[in-house]
Amino acid sequence: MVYTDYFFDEPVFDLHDGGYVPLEKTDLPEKPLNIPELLKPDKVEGNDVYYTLTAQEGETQILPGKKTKTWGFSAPLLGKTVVFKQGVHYHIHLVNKLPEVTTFHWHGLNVTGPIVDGGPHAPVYPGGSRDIDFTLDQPAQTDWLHPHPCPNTARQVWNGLAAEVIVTDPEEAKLPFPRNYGVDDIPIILQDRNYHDNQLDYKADYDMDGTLGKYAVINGTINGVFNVTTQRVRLRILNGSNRREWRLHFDDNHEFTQIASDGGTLPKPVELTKVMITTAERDEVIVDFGDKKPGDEVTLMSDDVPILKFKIGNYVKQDVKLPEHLNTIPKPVVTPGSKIVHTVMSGMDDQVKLDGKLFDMQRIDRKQKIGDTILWDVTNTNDMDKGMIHPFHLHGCQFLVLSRNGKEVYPNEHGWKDVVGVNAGETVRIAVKFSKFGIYMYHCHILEHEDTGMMAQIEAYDPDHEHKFHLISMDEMMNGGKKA
Ligand SMILES: [Cu+2]
Repeated sequence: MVYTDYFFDEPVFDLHDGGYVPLEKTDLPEKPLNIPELLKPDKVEGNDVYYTLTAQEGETQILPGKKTKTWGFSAPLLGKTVVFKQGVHYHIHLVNKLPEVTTFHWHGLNVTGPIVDGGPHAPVYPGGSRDIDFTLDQPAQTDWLHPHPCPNTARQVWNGLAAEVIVTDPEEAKLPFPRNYGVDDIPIILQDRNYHDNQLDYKADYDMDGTLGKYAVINGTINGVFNVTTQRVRLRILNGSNRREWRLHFDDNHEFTQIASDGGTLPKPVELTKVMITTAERDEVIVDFGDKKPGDEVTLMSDDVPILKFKIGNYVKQDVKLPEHLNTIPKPVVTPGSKIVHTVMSGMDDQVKLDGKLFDMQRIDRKQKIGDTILWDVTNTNDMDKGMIHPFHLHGCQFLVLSRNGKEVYPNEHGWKDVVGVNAGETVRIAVKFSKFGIYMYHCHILEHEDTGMMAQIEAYDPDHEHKFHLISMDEMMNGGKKA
């Protein structure tokens, strides 16, 4: 079975929004698709691996002419790709060389909050640093690193801070997936931007419902070309946009196979000709170009705009069939006697709220015992006619999506997720289990909504180890470094 639709509710696609900025077909010259370098460890001592990551300013040749001032993690733009192996103990030295406070949020990593997780409670001040360490204990997946100093997250991501994170494990390594980074296993970081005299100007482009740009920028490249040298190519697609939903398909309706979602490998491969990805989601797909010959070109589109060209070169013919079963995802066993959690995303523009409230860094909005599996009903109360999709994100765990308005979930939602796009007027039921105690954020991942305060925090507690968390105020997060 090959699915040929976007699954989500068409009336609330972002292109119906009054402030929508469509992508434009560009006449800029083609450029090789940028493949971010891999981050190299500072040292390796047995099972302990040490890294340094620096949030920094830089310059990038994005448009012809003047270079664009950009931000990145240990790179002028975006960031070096970080590869983590399951079971390894990582020590990371986080350095801030930006002129303002930032944080290093590991989106999708199952690490303790609020400090290692890198939300607003873990500021790194200009000229300062912070050291974190954790043992990576989750399956292979594509995650990402981005700043989270709300209310400035959206601008900092717009300026360029976003790095892809690849987690590997021995089980996934047995599957016949392409895994040669930069050759047949490539990051696809989807973003959209505008430039003003070749520079970014977040204020000029700001939209409360999510800032949009007319240029499709993939891995920092506009009008990119990827030279295909293998029959099969694995795309680790990350929607790193502030707001934009990407509705992806190929110009020749070429089929592709989704093999993973946010939290790793899907139970079964899903054949598609179209996929829609809301903000912060990850979709890993394999495209098999076995029907193409050298010299052919296939173009990836979003809506009707070409965004990335694949030029087919010489490749060795392969005859790889993906197994029908890829991964075992246990059925969630809901903790007996537990109550369903109801959480509500409401409003648009400056009226957005989570559970009727705006974010307060010193307020714990919910508690959940670690190890418990609890059903959450996540509702988007906007009405269908005028509403929009809010992508709901939960830190500190991967959840399972069980139903949409009581009905079947989308065919590519049977794996672990940490973001789920909730249509207007919809309630999505998810099963949530925390394994590590800590304070975790949950919020809409339209970055401007998050910055406005469409966010709350939950304490995942361990009844056997009471832990007091020091929750800093927004003033301390923003200005604490100056007092010190
Ligand atoms: Cu939202």
